[in-house]
Amino acid sequence: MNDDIKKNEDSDTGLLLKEKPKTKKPSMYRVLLLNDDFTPMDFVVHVLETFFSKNREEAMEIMLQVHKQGVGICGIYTYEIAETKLTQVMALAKQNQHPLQCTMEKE
Ligand code: TYC
Repeated sequence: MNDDIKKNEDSDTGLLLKEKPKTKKPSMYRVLLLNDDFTPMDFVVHVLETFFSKNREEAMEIMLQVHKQGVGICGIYTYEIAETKLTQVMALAKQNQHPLQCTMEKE
């Protein structure tokens, strides 16, 4: 009886505990806005509110950061979500004939 229990602890349990988890955290990507001299500030704020779920205050802060520093972070997402947001921003900018540029980079 006691022997059986001991046997189990030595073999099965020990091995199972050493197995590596098979899931990995996804790589994350920063979505960035770049400054230019022509895109209206209001449009950039609208983009940040619409596609990046920022409130007016947060959107203004990020827009001004880009305006002054040349680049700013809109958000950090998994690859496909980052890519989708980037595509949405570029499409709306093009539709409105603004030269706004959006890029993404691995964290
Ligand atoms: N520099 C632009 C202006 O003065 C505003 C602007 C901000 C443009 C952020 C792009 O990503 C940008 N109208």
